[in-house]
Amino acid sequence: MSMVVLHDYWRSSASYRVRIALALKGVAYDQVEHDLRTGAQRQPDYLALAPHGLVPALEVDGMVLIESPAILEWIEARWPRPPLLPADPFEAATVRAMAALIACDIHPIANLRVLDRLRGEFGASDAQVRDWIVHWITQGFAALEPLIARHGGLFAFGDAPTLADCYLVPQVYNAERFGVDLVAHPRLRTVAAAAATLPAFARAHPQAQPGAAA
Ligand SMILES: N[C@@H](CCC(=O)N[C@@H](CS)C(=O)NCC(=O)O)C(=O)O
Repeated sequence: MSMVVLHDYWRSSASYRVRIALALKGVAYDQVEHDLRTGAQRQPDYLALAPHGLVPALEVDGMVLIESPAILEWIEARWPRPPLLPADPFEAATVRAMAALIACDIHPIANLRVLDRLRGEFGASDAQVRDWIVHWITQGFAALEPLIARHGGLFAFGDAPTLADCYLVPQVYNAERFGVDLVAHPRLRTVAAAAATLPAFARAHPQAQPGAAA
């Protein structure tokens, strides 16, 4: 059995993706929390492990993986059951496209270091920063909604959880945190809410993590 250690932060949505996948696969792991509010992700010890200074990082038997999309693909290859990608290549690419809409088009521009720079270097107010976050999540969700309407069932793609749900549920958690109005995205809202009730998703929820704020 592999020794798996997840370096994460309870409210990090990129870490939340990995927690969901590990829980869906039934993989046991240890957790090391890095408090992003205190800049723990930029401490030398952590940078030696993860030079990009972001969570998550996954240690497996002494080897380190970074970047949640790569980590999720590795988890899928290492523990194929239950599958989180459809067997059909076109369908698998569609699931990856849904994931990329979140991982590439929404998440990076609303990340902590980006928001800190908007505030620190460009003098953005809290209201402007919130407006920025809401704008980019809303744009991304507007693209995702028709894909879920076309391909979704009980989940974002079909009737079983896929990698798309591993990305969607944390992004909806973020959206709700920042008060994004989800009324225009009914399918997206419904599948994310349904997925969130599964035990694996509940175990991965930020509030269920050891470092979570009361
Ligand atoms: N592309 C990376 C993004 C990781 C990422 O941005 N993590 C955030 C938390 S969700 C972080 O560590 N932020 C710290 C910072 O911005 O300084 C991935 O998917 O793993």
